[in-house]
Amino acid sequence: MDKLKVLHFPDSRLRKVAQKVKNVDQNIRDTIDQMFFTMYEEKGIGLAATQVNIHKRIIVIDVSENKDEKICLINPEILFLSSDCDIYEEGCLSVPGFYEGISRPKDIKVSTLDYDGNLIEIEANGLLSTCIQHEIDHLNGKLFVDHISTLKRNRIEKKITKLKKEGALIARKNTPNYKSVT
Ligand code: QAP
Ligand code: CO
Repeated sequence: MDKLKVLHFPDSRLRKVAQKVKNVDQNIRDTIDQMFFTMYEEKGIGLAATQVNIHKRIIVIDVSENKDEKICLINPEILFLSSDCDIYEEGCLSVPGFYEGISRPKDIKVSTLDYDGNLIEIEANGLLSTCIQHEIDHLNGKLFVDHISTLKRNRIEKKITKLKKEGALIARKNTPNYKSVT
């Protein structure tokens, strides 16, 4: 299977708002399969279609230890956000090498279509809750760095842009996406 190319901040395509999926057909399921493949290859715990330049409301997640608990969300809608918040150290495949503590609602409830196109509800807390919120942000053109100070965000933008110029961040199909950023 081909690995999909992951866009990097500050690519303007990461700012597009994704469109609803009309039909969960084989085409959509193929996209989901490719997204899981790409996420596992890149050692991610979550990936939104926006990040691979597919502007449809599709998310894949696996926060399990053994990487055997696939969760896919299609057209997710947030039904409930708790007023209690949790801070997690967040990263993003589109912001490689950078991590920041972000505060988000602790408990959430979402309704979503699953891989088979069935409407289901998911209640989540902990890392899964954070991850779902992070990925839904992507579908709305938002990144975790939008939750931090402008100063920090600009610093990250500069560093990533520099690394790209130096060729330290290589985005090609079927090759390691980037060298480690230290
Ligand atoms: C979102 O992020 C997330 O910088 C998913 O060098 C992350 O999978 C939500 C990754 C943390 C909540 C908490 C990032 C891999 C993966 C990197 C990811 C990197 C390699 C990020
Ligand atoms: Co992300």
